[in-house]
Amino acid sequence: MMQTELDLFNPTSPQPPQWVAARAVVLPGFALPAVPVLLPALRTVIGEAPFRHMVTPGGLKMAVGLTNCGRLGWVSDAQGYRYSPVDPLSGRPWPTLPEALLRLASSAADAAGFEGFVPDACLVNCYRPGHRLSLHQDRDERDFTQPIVSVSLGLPAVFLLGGHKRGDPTQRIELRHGDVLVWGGEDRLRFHGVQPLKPGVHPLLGSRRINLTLRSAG
Ligand code: MD6
Ligand code: FE
Repeated sequence: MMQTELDLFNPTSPQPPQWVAARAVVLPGFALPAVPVLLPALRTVIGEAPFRHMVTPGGLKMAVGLTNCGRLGWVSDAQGYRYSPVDPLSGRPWPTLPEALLRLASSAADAAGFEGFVPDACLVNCYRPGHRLSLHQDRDERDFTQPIVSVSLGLPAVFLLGGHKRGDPTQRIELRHGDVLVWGGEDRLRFHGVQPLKPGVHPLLGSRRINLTLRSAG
């Protein structure tokens, strides 16, 4: 049986945490109970701040659609990468971080041993089949002692977790609908990326993968 069918028939079957590094853990299905509340909240966010294709400082248009919610949002343009309190498309603050997402992020961080995590930024990435995210480090946040909580929804993806140098070997980690990845501490600045999304149709999200990364940015 396919994983998506398993999720549908047994949405809260507990699966053990999977440690992928000293301070990095996949919590399989951790977000599933929140999905019925998360999806409508996400629709509201996307209605206020639609997905857009940001341009890298080098002039390349990113394939993955991106938006934000929370006090700060990650933006990229010819000037570089940074967090901004304003959505450059609308000139308004980013949509409010949904309460359910805040709660999910703090409880996932707790489960991973990072107590008291209060995110102020949530990047929302939308992948279509073929879209990938090349190896990068997340280093635009102010406080690297704070973890990152990443929630995967929709089509599954292969996440690549590397080391502290770009050329270090990577491990392949399958992230499915409802999985939460938490990392921080000594692993906070590891290189990571996402392999090209395989074609497919998810029963709730269609031919998309949505990834939410919650950060303490400011
Ligand atoms: C993604 N995630 O899973 C992209 N960054 O689509 C990230 O870039 C990421 O999942 C930092 C921490 C967790 C992540
Ligand atoms: Fe990242």
